[in-house]
Amino acid sequence: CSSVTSSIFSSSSTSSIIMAEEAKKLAAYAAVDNHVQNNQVVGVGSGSTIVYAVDRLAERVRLEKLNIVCVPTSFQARQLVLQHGLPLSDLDRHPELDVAIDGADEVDAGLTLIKGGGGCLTQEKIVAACAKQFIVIADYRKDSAALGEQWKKGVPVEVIPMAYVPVSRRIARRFGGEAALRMAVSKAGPVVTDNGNFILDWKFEGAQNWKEVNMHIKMIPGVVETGLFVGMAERAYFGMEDGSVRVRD
Ligand code: ABF
Repeated sequence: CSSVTSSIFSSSSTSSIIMAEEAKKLAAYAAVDNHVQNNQVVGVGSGSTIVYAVDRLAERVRLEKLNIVCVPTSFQARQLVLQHGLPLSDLDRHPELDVAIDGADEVDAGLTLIKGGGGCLTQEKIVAACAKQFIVIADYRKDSAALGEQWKKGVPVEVIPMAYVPVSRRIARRFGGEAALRMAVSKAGPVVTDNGNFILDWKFEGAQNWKEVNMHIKMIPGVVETGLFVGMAERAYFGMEDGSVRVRD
């Protein structure tokens, strides 16, 4: 009996993974096709959904002879750009981007995002802020009426290592919940970001005024950046389970 149950479970979870991957691809392709044009500077986000966007960028460069340069948001994004043979740049050479495309952990009805599940929130926010258009790509599981309904791991906050305890206490004292140090999967030590910092994951309670929360957390000495992206995204593309793409402006 238990083996029957587990085989049913594994086949349904496998098909939902396949569905989610297909949904990521749909969103990524739609964003690249609708927002990237010739002679543009493109910000390349991090995570698993962006992989499909870079595939599509490379395909368009090959087929349409599209001329673009890419500004990555992480070591992972940089590797992706290089592996696909796309021209690599940075904010020194291209401080103004035409468009930045990136994934998210959760997107609410007003296009406020939680990002940073992958630990690259600071570079992602910098690149997004330098772009004329910031476009989000995600599968249907990230689409949420209110933050916290889908993403249960909390809001990531990048902190200077020496400050993680006082910052964690101040966040919890002011806004409730708990801000825990993110540990490596091995549990051998904390996750260290590309910038050499730590990440706190703040599990909040209930609805919040995200603009205000973001401003207050940023003002705490030792905080580098928060994974709250408020008023930054211009549009989100969600790949849906039925093969359609939902657009939110
Ligand atoms: C980055 O990748 C992050 O800000 C976010 O945590 C994550 C989304 O990843 P995925 O595309 O794998 O869901 O964009």
